Amino acid sequence: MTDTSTYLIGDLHGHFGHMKRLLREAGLMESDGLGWTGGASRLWFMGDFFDRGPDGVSCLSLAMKLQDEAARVGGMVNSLVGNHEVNMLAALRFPHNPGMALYWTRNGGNPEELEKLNPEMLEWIMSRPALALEGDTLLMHADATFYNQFGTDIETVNTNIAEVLNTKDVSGYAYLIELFGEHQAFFKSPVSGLKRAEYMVETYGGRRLVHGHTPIHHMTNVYAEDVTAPLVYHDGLCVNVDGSIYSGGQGFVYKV
Ligand SMILES: [Mn+2]
Repeated sequence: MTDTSTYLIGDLHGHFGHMKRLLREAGLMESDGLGWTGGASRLWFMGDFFDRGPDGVSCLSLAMKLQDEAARVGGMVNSLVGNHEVNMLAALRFPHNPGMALYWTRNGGNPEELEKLNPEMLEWIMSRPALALEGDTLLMHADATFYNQFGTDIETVNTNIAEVLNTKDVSGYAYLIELFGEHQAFFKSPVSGLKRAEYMVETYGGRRLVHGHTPIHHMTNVYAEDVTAPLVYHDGLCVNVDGSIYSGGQGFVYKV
């Protein structure tokens, strides 16, 4: 593949089967194996590999493996940090804090997954960016404006959020988890939602933004299994790529 396009895959929530199928459909992975066939293509996962579905650890491992393979042939694979990664890290780092453990399991956390995580995986999760700019497209996990609590440029936000994830400060985690509770900041209330989206691209760059975090069927009043395409709104300023996978959607790959 000599393609240098950028592809996005939304919130997988442990659905390893969907992950493999989507990568193959996009021509990014071998049809009979797990090798990267995307050449110089670029691929971003939007975060939320974990929770609510069966096998977040396999999703994470495959993303890490494809990242290495893509880098060797001039491609790129990366992931944003999602709130379910933060929830899981909190449960792991603060095992004696009943609030953290309970919050995680109530939001789909599977304690069996914690035992399968190795130090390399944890290090990888904690060092993923919260925001990224691909050409003129701003990528963020959550449809939320709280990122500005951590800085007004991408590098500062990423450094400060990674710092929260790397400390043993339970209050930093609690604050980040609370902030990630924000949804639909660009969608609820069309007028102020539009302004919030404009604020995000004016602050962090790009001419449009793409997010996951809120399953599309929560915004469009359809059944999850009928979600087959991204939700484009505000005349293309915003794109939601969360294909409602944990509720029964098949997901999709979005080519930027
Ligand atoms: Mn999320």
